[in-house]
Amino acid sequence: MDKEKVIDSIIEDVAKSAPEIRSGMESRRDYSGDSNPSDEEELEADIWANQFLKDKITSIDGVGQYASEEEQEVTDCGQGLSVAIDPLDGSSNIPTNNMVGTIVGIYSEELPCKGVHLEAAFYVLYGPLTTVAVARDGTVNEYVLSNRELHLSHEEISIEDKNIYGFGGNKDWFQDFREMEHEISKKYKLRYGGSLVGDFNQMLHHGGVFGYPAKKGYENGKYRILFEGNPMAYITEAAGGKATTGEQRILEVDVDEVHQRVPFIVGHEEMVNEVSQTTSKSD
Ligand code: FDP
Repeated sequence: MDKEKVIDSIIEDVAKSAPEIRSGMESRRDYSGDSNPSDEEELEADIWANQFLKDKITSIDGVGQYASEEEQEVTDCGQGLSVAIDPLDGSSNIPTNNMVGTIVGIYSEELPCKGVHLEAAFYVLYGPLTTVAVARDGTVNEYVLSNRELHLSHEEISIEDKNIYGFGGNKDWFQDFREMEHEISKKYKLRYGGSLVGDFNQMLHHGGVFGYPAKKGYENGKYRILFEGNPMAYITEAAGGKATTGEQRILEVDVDEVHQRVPFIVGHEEMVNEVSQTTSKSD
């Protein structure tokens, strides 16, 4: 098995599924009545996209495991790399036609495992354009999907500017996080859309800081480490940024459970440091 070729196949198969994923969302915008393993209501599109991408990924020679934010257990499907996927991240945005994406982490170890075992990570953003941001070998490149072909649009992206900020969960923040946010709102422009892929992508291009911190009732924040936290942390670091829980590098967090959550602050190193001085888990 040539590991690099397997990674190529995973990226190509997921990216080139974008036309089907886009059209699949159109007719599946209602809630299904079911919940995912994190107890969040699933849209029909979540369930459908998971099965569609699972069929593709598990049939790639060299993929050994498949884990999804929509499935309780990890599926063994052969020998090789482990794929963790959030098939439709931000799916609560589908009914209102806001940003949605697909996030994929490709790990060298059996799942669940730490983010330091990532070999590559990428996301597809179904925006006005379909773009694919790929972190691999220490660099991040972005491609535009056109006629089912990937065209390089941004090479070696690096998070350089201190421009914007955005944090999820504001209703339930702890007091010191709220006070910190008040201070940085005087210096930077707020942009928050409620879609990890959309908000992260904005930060990646404009520079700044983005996060979903610990909040009341959710001491580990909202994002699932295998499917959301680690892949985005890996992309952040490959783009020269910093990704932390506030206390520790996200990629080094022990992962014992498939649907474990993680507090998440990523972006320009100085801004991340400014924000992550505030790491309370209680008032
Ligand atoms: P969604 O619930 O729509 O699937 O973790 C999933 C996620 O979206 C992220 O994409 C998004 O950043 C976050 O949740 C939004 O959470 P809030 O509704 O609390 O802002």
